[in-house]
Amino acid sequence: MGKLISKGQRKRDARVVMLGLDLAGKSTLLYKLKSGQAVETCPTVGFNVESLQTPCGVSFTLWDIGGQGSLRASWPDYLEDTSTLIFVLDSTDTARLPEAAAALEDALSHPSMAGIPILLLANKQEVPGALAPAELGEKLCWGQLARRRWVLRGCSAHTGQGLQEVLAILGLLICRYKLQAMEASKGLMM
Ligand SMILES: Nc1nc2c(ncn2[C@@H]2O[C@H](COP(=O)(O)OP(=O)(O)OP(=O)(O)O)[C@@H](O)[C@H]2O)c(=O)[nH]1
Ligand SMILES: [Mg+2]
Repeated sequence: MGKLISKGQRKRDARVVMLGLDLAGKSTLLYKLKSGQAVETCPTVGFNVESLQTPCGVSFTLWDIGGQGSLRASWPDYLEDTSTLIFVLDSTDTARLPEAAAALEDALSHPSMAGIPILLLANKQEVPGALAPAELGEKLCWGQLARRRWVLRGCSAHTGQGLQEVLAILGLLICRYKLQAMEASKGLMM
């Protein structure tokens, strides 16, 4: 019985969902974080998921959701019970920045996204001429995002640049979110 209870009470790992347009580099990031290798990817139809740990020992599952236009209608199906939303941008694709901003705006308008921390990743930073994270941030900060707290970092899924910091920030965001959720549920019980 004791065993059953302790099993039942085992805390689930935090759930982190990664969205972004097709070709942004989400799956490449997922596998670089998991294995340290820049693997070749195919366009994701559905999702990929891996268990990961931050440097400070926070375990989480990272859900990488396909970003092709025809698949974006299913994004809300993945957003429930999320501890952090990662939105990946292709820093070399300025032409599709408005499309990326609109897709992010749509995702943030979903009720499950209320109060969820947002981590924007400006990927492909190693490519010469890539937009710097600050420039991307300026172009994106309107609508829902302007009213929310968010963090933006540059990275490269190919070279691994910035990914240790990304993991460290994720750990902080997840812990802070868990604390806030605990405080909120205590408030409800009183
Ligand atoms: N130069 C460069 N290319 C990258 C980087 N990350 C990903 N790519 C390339 O971008 C292309 C798309 O990468 P994916 O990881 O499949 O993109 P995705 O966001 O998962 O795309 P969907 O699954 O269609 O949503 C591939 O050719 C990757 O090799 C990066 O940091 N730098
Ligand atoms: Mg993919």
